[in-house]
Amino acid sequence: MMGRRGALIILEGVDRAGKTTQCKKLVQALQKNGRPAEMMRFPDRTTMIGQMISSYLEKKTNLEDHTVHLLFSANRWELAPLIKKKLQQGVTLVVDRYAFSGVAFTSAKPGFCLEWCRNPDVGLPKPDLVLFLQLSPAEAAKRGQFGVERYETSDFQQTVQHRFNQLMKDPSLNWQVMDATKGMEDLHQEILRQSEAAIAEAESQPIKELWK
Ligand code: Z5A
Repeated sequence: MMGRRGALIILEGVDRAGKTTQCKKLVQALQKNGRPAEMMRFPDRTTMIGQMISSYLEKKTNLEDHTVHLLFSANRWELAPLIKKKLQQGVTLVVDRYAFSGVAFTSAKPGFCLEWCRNPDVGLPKPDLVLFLQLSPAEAAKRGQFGVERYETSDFQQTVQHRFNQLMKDPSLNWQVMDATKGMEDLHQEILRQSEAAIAEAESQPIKELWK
């Protein structure tokens, strides 16, 4: 009989919401509780495709908007076999951004609709839980200046937030909105509680396909 599979847990949110901080804390806590858990992040800048994306984000190169969208998606697809393998091995994956960032960021650009943006990611491993770290622009500003990478401007991030709001209306996904203004530890405890529940739920279920 096949063993219990791990869960696919995604953390999403606008700039400086605390995604990376919380991903790391969650992996550590799960491991401490005796659960195999690993962190991944998108974009994964270590692959050849990831390096093209990184260079674009750092404004060292320019890429046409459709092209870069497809590269972000290809970066997820190239890691999809590894994601499935790890989940099947019983490893819970905690992922910093996923297809939802892909759709939210590109559809915030003029001339793009949600449907077109979603299409390349249809069929990726479906998350068991998507935690959206909610932080207002005013609160984000208290966490320091925007960085120097592409997309790190207030107006663009506001539009991205609206797109995330549209994506969160999808009842086929287990979205949970987290109040990211909370202190790191309180937020962590809430995220851990949601994650433990999702892991228990996922154990006996097959890996499904996103947006199918
Ligand atoms: N992008 C895309 O266009 N298409 C795609 O398909 C994908 C991504 C996957 C990648 O950025 C860019 O690519 C991103 C989306 C786009 N562009 N933007 N914006 P990235 O993933 O390399 O980096 P990032 O996601 O922009 O990181 P971030 O959002 O800036 O940070 P974060 O992970 O949410 O937050 P953090 O690093 O954990 O914390 C930020 C600061 O806040 C730090 O000083 C912490 O100490 C502090 N912090 C964290 N939590 C708290 C709490 N609870 N209270 C107070 N202070 C806190």
